[in-house]
Amino acid sequence: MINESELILNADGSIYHLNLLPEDLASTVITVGDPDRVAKVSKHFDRIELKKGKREFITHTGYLGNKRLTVISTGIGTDNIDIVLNELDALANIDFANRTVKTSLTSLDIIRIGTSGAVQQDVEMGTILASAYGIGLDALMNYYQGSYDGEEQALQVELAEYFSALNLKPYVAKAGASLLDRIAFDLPKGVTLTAPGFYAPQGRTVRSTNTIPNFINLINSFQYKDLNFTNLEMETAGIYALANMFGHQALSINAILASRVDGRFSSAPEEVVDKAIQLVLERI
Ligand code: R1P
Repeated sequence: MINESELILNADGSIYHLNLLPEDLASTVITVGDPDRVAKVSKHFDRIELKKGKREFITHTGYLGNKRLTVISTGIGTDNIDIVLNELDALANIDFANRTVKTSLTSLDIIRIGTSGAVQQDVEMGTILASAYGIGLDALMNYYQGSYDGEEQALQVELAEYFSALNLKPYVAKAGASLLDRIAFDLPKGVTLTAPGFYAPQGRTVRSTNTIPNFINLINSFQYKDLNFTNLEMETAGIYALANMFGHQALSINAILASRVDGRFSSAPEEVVDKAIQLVLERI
């Protein structure tokens, strides 16, 4: 039995941070960073069944045709992803009445629709890019025994060496293969770096002196087999690594709003995000 302080439930039986009951969750979940983006997804639903929320975790569950979908905001960063992925898994796979793991487990489809900056010249602003790999430059997975295949482990070794100046233990996690095939079949696919911050951890110098002066240069010079880094954001690797550990399928779809190579930012960011939302909903 999982005790009360390990799996905290609110007075109404909902899970602590997400404020959801198991029946509130669809088996296909769209995650967005920005709480305001939840309604921009659910406005396309044919019917909204429930709206709930707590802190930055806003949830709408409803139907698109016959398909039941949940859209939830995660806020920013893999520390939040730790909460969201664990609580989504608990909603799906823990019997809350008995506080035990269910005998029959559910694999969720988890699709991130997020914003991101390109680190290669050939990834244009306005691109909708699917992350084939997430590379975690944060410490989240130091705390978990993740589930990594041989390719992921080999790349992890390369990256520890490549980023040795940062004293990191980067982790590598792939997208869910079936979601990548179904939703991203014709999209450009990339290797997404997940940073533990927005400024120095993504090579920005506004008024700081950074450990690595030209971080974007370091990033876009990396090459391993046919892989190079395409874009930077703050959640994908954590979502992929925890989804793979728990046995869920995950896919991250990135609306590219900035070019970090030539220092430009989109003049129409909302249009790019809307394009990503519509594309995912058409294929989900
Ligand atoms: C930073 O501005 C935020 O934007 C990106 C990053 O991953 C980070 O969460 O994604 P979202 O637009 O989905 O939040």
